[in-house]
Amino acid sequence: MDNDATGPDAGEEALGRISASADTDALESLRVEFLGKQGSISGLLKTLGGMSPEDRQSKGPLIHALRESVTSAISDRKAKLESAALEARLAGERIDLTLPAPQAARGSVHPVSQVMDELAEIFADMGFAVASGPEIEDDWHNFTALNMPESHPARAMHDTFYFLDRNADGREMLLRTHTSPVQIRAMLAVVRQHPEGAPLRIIAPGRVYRSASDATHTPMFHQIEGLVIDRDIHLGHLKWTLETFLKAFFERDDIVLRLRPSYFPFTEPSVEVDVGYSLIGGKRVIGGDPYGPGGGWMEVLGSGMVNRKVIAAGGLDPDVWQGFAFGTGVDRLAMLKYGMDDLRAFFDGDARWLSHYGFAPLDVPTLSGGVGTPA
Ligand code: 2U9
Repeated sequence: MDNDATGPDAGEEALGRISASADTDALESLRVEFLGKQGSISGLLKTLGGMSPEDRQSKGPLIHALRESVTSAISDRKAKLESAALEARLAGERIDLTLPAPQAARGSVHPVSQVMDELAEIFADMGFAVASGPEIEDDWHNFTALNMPESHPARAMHDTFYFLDRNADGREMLLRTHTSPVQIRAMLAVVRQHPEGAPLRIIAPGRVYRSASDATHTPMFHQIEGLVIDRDIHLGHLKWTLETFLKAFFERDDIVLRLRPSYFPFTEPSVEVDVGYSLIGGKRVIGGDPYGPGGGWMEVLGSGMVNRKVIAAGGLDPDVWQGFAFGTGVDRLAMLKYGMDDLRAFFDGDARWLSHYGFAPLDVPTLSGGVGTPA
């Protein structure tokens, strides 16, 4: 009796074979051998049906206990074998941190962003802060405050993108045509913050919109404007600032400026600023002698002393505060410095153009390390 299939020996032998199984395949064969449809323990369970009630009562619990202990031994062994297999795999797959990393695809900085960073760096050195404002403006900040009244031609539908609705103050809404409204907002903000109201030194770089589109004009382009407000400011400060800026930007000391009288509604007097270029190896290069062979003047900036009416619109007393302002196209500066000749390619989003003309993302422009290091 002790030696039949339900006896302690049968149980011990089964448990011994289970705990000695070398892998999950061997364990699965044992499971089929004991618990499968034709398995030995399943066979024992079937014999219970044909037994007398007394035999069933004495053997039934033994057979069920055997089945339970074999079932739990198989699942314990399975868990052990699986975790041993995982540990062996992890030990074999250890990461070698000394291997070189795979080369990740790296983007590049658009020339417009690069030039804006260079400009911010150069003007920061002269004490200018960067100001920004909304691209959707109202006509007061974009035109009226800048001495462009309702009759002004720059307000014409064919020049400016208008919205159908007016804002809460009943003002017409439009896409800003220049970054000048940023500076009106900056003047008004300073007046609110300080009883003195000024001084102020800011640059305003950003996107502007005009309803014009041809080979040299895109409906959106980038401007940078600068504004200095202080006591006793005059054209000499303007000329020194622009000369210092252009020398740093084009990274040359032999840059000469020519100021020509001009007209802008927001400045009086107004001047257009030309920079001298010379011919080097058949190419026009900013700097050098404009009166030498092949040399000449190129217009790069508009500027002037801020009109008294604009100082007043900014909330300041024009008898106390004077200022100068300037403006230029960032896209044009980028083309001039980095030799790109098609403005429209700037905004095509062609990755091949960017990989050619783009800049290394980790090369932050600095005055000591060079403001414009190509990728
Ligand atoms: C305030 C007062 C005055 C900004 C100025 C220019 C002259 C100018 C153009 C150059 C080429 C724009 O990109 S462009 O088409 N800009 O000629 N801009 S003075 O004058 C200001 C601005 C703000 C409060």
